[in-house]
Amino acid sequence: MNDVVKLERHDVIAVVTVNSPPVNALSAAVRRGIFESIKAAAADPEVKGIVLACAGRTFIAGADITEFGKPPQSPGLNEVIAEIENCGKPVVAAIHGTALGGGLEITLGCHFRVATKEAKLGLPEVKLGLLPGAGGTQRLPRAVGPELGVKMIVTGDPIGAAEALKHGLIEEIVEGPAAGAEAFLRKVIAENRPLRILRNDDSKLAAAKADRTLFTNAAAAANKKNRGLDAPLACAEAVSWTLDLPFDEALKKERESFLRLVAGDQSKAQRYAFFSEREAAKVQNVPEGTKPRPVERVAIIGAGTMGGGIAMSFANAGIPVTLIETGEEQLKRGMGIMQKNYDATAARGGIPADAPAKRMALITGVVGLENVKDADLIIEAVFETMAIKKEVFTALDAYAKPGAVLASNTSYLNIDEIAKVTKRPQDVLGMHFFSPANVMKLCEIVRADKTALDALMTAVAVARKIAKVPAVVGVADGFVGNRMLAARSKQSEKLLFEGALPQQVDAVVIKFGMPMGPFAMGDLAGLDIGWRSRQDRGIKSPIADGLYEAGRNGQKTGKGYYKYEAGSRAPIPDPEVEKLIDDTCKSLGLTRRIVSDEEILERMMYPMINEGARILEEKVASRPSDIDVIWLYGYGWPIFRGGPMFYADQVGLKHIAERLSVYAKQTNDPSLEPSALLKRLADEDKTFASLAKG
Ligand code: T1G
Repeated sequence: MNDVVKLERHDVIAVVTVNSPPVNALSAAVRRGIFESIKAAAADPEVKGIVLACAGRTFIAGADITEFGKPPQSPGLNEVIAEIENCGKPVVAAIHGTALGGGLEITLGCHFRVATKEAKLGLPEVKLGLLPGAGGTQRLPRAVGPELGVKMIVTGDPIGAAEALKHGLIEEIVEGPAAGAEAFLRKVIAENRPLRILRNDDSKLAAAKADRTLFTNAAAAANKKNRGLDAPLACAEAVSWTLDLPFDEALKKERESFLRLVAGDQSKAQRYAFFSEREAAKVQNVPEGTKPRPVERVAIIGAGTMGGGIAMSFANAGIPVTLIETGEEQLKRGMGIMQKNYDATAARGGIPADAPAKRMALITGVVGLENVKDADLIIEAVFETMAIKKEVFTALDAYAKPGAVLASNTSYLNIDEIAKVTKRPQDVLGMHFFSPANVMKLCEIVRADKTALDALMTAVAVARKIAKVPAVVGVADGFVGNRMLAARSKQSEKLLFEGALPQQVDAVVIKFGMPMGPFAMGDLAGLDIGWRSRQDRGIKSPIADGLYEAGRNGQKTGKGYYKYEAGSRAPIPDPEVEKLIDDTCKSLGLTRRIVSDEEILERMMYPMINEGARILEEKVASRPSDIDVIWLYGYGWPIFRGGPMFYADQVGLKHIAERLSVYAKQTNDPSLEPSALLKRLADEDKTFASLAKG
């Protein structure tokens, strides 16, 4: 029919095959090809039924996201779906890989759906700040019922073929899938089975129409964790129209909501995050043919909090791990914590009941560094001091096999220094995981001076394999994330001197969308940790030091910047802290003033952005979007704000540069002056995003 859609005849069956790599996205050409094919097959008197299938690794994975924001081209997706739904002959969708978004919506226009057993079916639009815009909010609830429908649409999480079969989303699990679909269609034709036209089938809506709580409870449950996001609420509202409005009226309103969201800042930020995550995994300037090294066995040094979490990430991906400790007792404790974590997750239904045993079986606990000898990748997660790191890497250099990649999980130490104690610096790099490592998605991959490209690509490929989001950074104190965080922390203490309170600063940062403010975060991490690291570097922080000296180490002592009820993690403002801050300021001769929320927000965000610009200048990060990926997946930056550099472009670099200069003079802190890059872009009225365009 065209370059990306083929129409064939197998006697009375017409087979429409989409072939538009990499994921058969519904570009204008694909929509046109399907539309014309269905039209032709419907008009052909010899054709009794139609199969819609895809070539390549997956069924249609949705609308072509790169087309959003561009002038619409016809036919629109609703037109294509209507052509299928009304063609008067049975149309069967043959699903393999992932049928997502517009891809699933097109199958909901078909009269029957079959899928391979590995297939995944979902409407993930909400993850892009959208809602299904081609009838998904109306047809899916009619296919599976409003409870599952609203859950799938508000969470955006796909379901597997088995569950789809159980809930009537598909008719059969087949091989092929095109061949299986054809066999299924021949049965339909032979039995003259009535076409299942979802838009006319309200049978699964009856119960929820009678008892609306079925729907409202499901919507509330699905919406529990969506603070600050517009799309989940819009999704729940749209699904509720299945209960109240005629189909076509609801379809029209769905379209209006879609167009409102697609033009909104939140969806722009979330689409930016989608592509930035994929861009971050592309190592730049890699000579053609450079391949990652094979990784079948992994060894992890240290079974503490980080080592255990990292080991679980590999076991979760089915990769066998050797977990190495210095003694049986430490090993036993580490293995016990992992078992407990798995059991807890299984108990709340997060993983299948037999998963804890299966995954623990992939983790072999041993004592002695010599046990790294068979590993292709070794990740060190021991105590965070240079002396211990060097001791471990000296030993690894002796025991590890040639070609093994040696990675350190350090969160700020100099990887070049560590590499120097080995005779194979080309195999040394950083793989910085975030706590809890079995949950947090980010893996900051630190490229040291002598790191070989294939070693670097190995770390990136492994990170993706264990469902982490890799971002490549250079060697610098605190790499990217912690370095920018340090710029923010510096301002947090200063703001207390000037008149703000911990609860005021944290409230501003949480309102912005961060999960936690700097002071509650300090209490969670432990003020003793902060005090020790400042001691190491000879840094004074009068208020934080005062709290530590008063025995206020944070949550672990029930008191820090806040006080905590026994057994609770809820921060409670403490007048004792206010007094300590007041007394400290008096002793330093400082006068405190009213500090506005607006000033607090600017001083929390702009110094970080400025540090991000310096990081780009020094090539510690190669793309602004990499910095954003690091903050999105490692530091809880709200997805609907895209990341610090994306946010800066929305605010405007000129404004940020001006405000930074004001604060630099106001606080007598020259490090707040806008960096050269920020200043240049502001003067040229450019954005950070313009850097990617070169
Ligand atoms: N549009 C355009 N490009 C896409 C795309 C899409 N929908 N999906 C993937 N790509 C690109 C991606 O950028 C990458 O490019 C390559 O394909 C491989 O992807 C009307 C409005 C399908 C599970 O949200 O979740 O339909 O980096 O690296 O890990 O209601 O891609 O190689 O240049 O992710 O195997 C709804 C999005 C759209 C699904 C495969 N659909 N895609 O994962 O490969 S909105 C989605 C994914 C919509 C309708 C609405 C994943 C995947 P490059 P990849 P993967």
